[in-house]
Amino acid sequence: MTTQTQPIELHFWTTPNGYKISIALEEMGVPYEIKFVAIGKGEQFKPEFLAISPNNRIPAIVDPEGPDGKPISIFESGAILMYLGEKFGRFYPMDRRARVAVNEWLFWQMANVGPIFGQNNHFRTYAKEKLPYAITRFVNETHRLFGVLDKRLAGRDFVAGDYSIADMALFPWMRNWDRRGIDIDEFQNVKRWHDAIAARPAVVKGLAIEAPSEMNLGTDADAQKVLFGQR
Ligand SMILES: N[C@@H](CCC(=O)N[C@@H](CS)C(=O)NCC(=O)O)C(=O)O
Repeated sequence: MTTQTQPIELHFWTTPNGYKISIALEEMGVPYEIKFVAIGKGEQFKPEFLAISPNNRIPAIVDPEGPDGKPISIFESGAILMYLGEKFGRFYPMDRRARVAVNEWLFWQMANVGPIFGQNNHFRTYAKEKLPYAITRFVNETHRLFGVLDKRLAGRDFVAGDYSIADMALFPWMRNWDRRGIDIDEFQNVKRWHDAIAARPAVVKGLAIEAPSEMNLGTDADAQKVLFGQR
């Protein structure tokens, strides 16, 4: 099993996409060091951050012990989860059929849940102008996606075989359903899955990271909410 000597740098903010990676690192028992990127203050546009994350979004990591022994940086949470799962041989099955299933649900999260739930928050909660068409569209889509996951979890503990990086990608987005206009009583399988994951000690630790209060000072609260009100 790969051991990590120097900590992995996690460029992070307290949002669902950030928590995916703090949870994964906690679950894998890998040493890491948080580098806060105050996205409400625009720190994601600094050249040094863009050099590792050209789409100006958290999360990103820098592993000082990359594949060839040299540092490697990675952006996009799905790519980071796959890298960590492969490197440490945890929560990402070697069996090819099992890995296909994990990839399917990981990509489903990346391509559907993240973008749609983000727009849900934006139009439902934070947009100054309330646009009924946009709110209805994104709440309906969120509801549909909860239904897809609920159906998948019928008779299953986790989304793709054993607990995996796909569950870690989904969990930070599927919690806080009340903020997304969802009645969780309709989705009992999601609720059961959520509660089981929320009780894991590594998940509790990964979610406990808070930004230093001074990083929030002097920010435009509205701009912050528009950017990352998804938490
Ligand atoms: N697909 C990206 C999405 C990352 C993302 O949306 N990050 C948000 C916070 S949750 C961000 O950094 N926003 C800053 C901005 O939009 O400028 C991933 O999964 O890594």
